[in-house]
Amino acid sequence: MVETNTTNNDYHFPDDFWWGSAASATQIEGAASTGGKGMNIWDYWFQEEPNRFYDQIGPEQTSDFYHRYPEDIQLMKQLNHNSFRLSLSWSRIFPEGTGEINEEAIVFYHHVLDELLEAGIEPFVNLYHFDMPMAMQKIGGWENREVIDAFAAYAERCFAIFGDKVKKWFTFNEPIVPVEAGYLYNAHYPNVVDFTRATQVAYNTMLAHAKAVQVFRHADIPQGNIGIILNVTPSYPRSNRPQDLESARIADLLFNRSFLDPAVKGKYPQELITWLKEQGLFPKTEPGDSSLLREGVIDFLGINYYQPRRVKAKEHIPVPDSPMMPESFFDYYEMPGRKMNPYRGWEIYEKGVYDILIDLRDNYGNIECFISENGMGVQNEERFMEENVIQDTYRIAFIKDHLKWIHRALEEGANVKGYHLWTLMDNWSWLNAYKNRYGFISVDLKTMTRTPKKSAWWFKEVIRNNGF
Ligand code: BGP
Repeated sequence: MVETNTTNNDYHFPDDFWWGSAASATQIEGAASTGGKGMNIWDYWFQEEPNRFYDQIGPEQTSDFYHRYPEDIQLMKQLNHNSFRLSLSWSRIFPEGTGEINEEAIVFYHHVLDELLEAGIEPFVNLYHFDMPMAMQKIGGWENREVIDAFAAYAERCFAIFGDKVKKWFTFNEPIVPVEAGYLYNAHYPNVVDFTRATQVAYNTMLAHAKAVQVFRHADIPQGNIGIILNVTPSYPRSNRPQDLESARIADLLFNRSFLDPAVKGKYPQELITWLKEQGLFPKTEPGDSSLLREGVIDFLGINYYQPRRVKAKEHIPVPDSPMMPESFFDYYEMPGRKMNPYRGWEIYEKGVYDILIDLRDNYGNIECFISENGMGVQNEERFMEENVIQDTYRIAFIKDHLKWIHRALEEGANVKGYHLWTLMDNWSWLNAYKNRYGFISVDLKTMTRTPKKSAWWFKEVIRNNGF
């Protein structure tokens, strides 16, 4: 049990708690076609279908971290952050995904890491955040096992090149999102809608994860740790009726356990294997996969939490011959009286984060974890501007309410070591571009001026006091 209250704070966190924010390469760097970077699926898709993107803003026009990182890192320092999660861009480092390395990228990331370390900010480095190099997608993306090998080779080079500066590594951010968005719901490239291919992509992604972990174990990174970042969505049944419970169980297996179990336990839950086989959705496997997955067990886990999943039994029999989808097995429902973030259309349910942490404590060996994303996207935030500062009191309340539940989980023995907000500064989002603003820091898209919001100053004090 962690001693969490030794000060005047109502909510006091351990002294070594990680505080900061998270971001990803494609969403902040800009310079998408310069600095020797190769094209990734986002650059390609924006070129093909700009109308799919809000305001037709593509990944070239992000907050320009590529050129402004010294200023951004100084802001993090000024705001007391002690850690920052960023991702490396695979297609910046290997423009073709494999083969020739781009030295300009190596210089860039070395500079970023040096700057962070000099500022006393621990870099948490993730290798893949939704950004498949186009050259790799062209040969089938995660459906092609050659891409798994290319990813492991990319990981190996990153560990060798940056291992003396980075101790905290992650293989993937939210591996299920490219599966859902890219292979089920037509929201990310390659816009496939096919449940069978989706399960194969999910499976192959976990093989790629395991291979990168395997490579990490042979890398020389003293005190280095490796993990994965999962967006766990607690699955709550509408009622205790057996049909509702069964629906929630299936949703939970598909969206949570299918990543949590291989990452933390090195194998898939038998219940999931049985269910996939019954539905004819079991992916193609090869000899050696099971032992590879066992080697993919992580040291620590990043949890991204935004919203729960509210599930009920299907009320209507699906139309005959309609393609099988996860929603062929359950329906979603809107819980009466639920609290919503009206801008993003996501439910706000703070206790969800506690439920996740307690589940990890009880069912996953209390693996070390931290909250690697949590946040609130708001549209037209300028309307809350007073004296040049966005008065985002709603974000302060949002963070506070989540921290209270995290604190309670800590008191009950959860092994949670930090909290990163999504995100540092307003950044470009997949499809939504700059529609919803999430940052501690606002960015004027014309001048690129950065201005901390009220929440940033509030959070600075939280960090200084290790609580509130
Ligand atoms: C997470 C992603 C982030 C970020 C965030 C907010 O799923 O890891 O990359 O985008 O969600 O979501 P959105 O930008 O779609 O509003």
